[in-house]
Amino acid sequence: MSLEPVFLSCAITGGMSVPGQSAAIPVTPEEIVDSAVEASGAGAAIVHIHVREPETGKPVADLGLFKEVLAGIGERCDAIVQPTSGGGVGMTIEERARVVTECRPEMATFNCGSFNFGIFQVSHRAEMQPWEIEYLESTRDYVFRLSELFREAGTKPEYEVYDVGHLYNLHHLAERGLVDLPFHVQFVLGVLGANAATLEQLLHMRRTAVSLFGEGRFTWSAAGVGYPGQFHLAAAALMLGGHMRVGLEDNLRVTATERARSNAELVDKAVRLAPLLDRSPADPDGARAILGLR
Ligand code: KMH
Ligand code: ZN
Repeated sequence: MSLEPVFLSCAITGGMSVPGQSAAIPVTPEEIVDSAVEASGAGAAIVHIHVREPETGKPVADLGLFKEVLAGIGERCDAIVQPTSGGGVGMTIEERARVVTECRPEMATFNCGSFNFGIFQVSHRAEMQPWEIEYLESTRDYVFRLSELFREAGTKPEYEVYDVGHLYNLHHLAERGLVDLPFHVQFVLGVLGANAATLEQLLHMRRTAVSLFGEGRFTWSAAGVGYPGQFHLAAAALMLGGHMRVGLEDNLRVTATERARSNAELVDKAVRLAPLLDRSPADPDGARAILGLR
């Protein structure tokens, strides 16, 4: 019996945590490159990248730092290098997508929503004042522009969905012809304010995605935020035919009693789960084939 392949993504440093949380979080471009190369050596087919101000460790979206890190990883391993387009508070969508438009990576993350209220679909009526139209339109989500920028760059989005409502945002985009099929979606569960990293909620997300888009129209991966969510969702993804994401961006523990010393340690633990559940870890080219990357 041949085992179904599974690819693993490692989220190397993140943009929400602060370096004071763990000395293992890589900060400088050299540390981020070293950690990504090590994670790739341990079995990660994708390395998900944010950058940080080298002096302070503060998350930034500096294009020079992204270029340095992307080139440094590309020189030393064959992993799919997947930068974030998450950016930071107060940035325009063009600023957030600059790493996509300037570096044209083969893949990048695409956040399917914040938790904002959208009223832009309300019909514009003749009796409305200009300010009313502007007010309604101001809630039009940035994801429309982001879709165009990804397409122009030839970058495959990894749609990040944090709650079930984001699948409806994605469906709204698909209905407007802005999603290329089959797409890849990451169920990011366990962020405070969004959905929980539990088996029930993963099943609910997956079932909703299948009902909206159809079985076989997308590939998916699960990222559990926190411990033990990270490994519980990895095991569930292995059982359900999905793919896995681990890494210090999402979780700082390797066991209930030990803090992770590196990204590679988290990757190693997840990779060892795969054959126990009859899945075979894919290398970067195997992951490219599953994802339909160039
Ligand atoms: N920070 C994670 C919870 C992104 O970078 O675009 C989700 C994430 C999204 O990795
Ligand atoms: Zn990220």
